[in-house]
Amino acid sequence: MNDSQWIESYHRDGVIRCRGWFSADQLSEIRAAFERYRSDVAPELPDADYTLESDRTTVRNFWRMNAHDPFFQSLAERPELLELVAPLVQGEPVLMGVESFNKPARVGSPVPPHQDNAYFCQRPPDVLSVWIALDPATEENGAVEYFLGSQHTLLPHKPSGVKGNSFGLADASAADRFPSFLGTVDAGDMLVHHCQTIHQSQPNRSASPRLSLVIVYRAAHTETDNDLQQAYRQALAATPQNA
Ligand SMILES: O=C(O)CCC(=O)C(=O)O
Repeated sequence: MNDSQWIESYHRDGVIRCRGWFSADQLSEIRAAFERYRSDVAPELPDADYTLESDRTTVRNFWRMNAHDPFFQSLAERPELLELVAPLVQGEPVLMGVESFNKPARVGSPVPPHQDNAYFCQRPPDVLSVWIALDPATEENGAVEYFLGSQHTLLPHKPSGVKGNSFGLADASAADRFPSFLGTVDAGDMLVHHCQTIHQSQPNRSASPRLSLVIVYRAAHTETDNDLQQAYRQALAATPQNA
């Protein structure tokens, strides 16, 4: 696909898949940085900046990685990423954060159907996530499923009880109105989704990990909606991350 096809698909479907974005060498560099983060940075992290799986040992998510390691800040600032993102957010991209969805082998937990803007609380919703596959994502290990064209309206959410994804659609069947797309990818591919595209993922019961990095950008012109933010904070308080 060329740039204008990506822009058109993104605005129509709320998600695009970019194959082969990172070369094998770039991917090795990112993986090495991630492993260094896991071994050297993670032991010093505050509680709010990671979420464990139910085995209380394996990490499900790292949050705000860019605040703890300059590698991830500079990854998010790469010009080729900013050039892709700017026409999609319809403005100047501003980094909101770099996080990981580790979906480890056998213990990786599901992600309930949700729209990210219930967490991000931005108006207008010119915000997106770049989901970078560091492992292949397949039906077996919990590739993300997106609901095409669902980005136009922010639907009601309620506390989900899932650590790391404390907010889910109040009515999960609302997703069924939209065609579904399973974002299977190879390592080095990316998926880019709008902050109101409904998405979810299944548990990973396979022997293959499904590690991903997620970079969230908003446009410089977005503002926080205080009512939305209050609802999100209540959901977060109802589901402490590592209690
Ligand atoms: O990686 C996953 O399974 C879910 C990712 C997600 O919810 C997100 O990127 O907003």
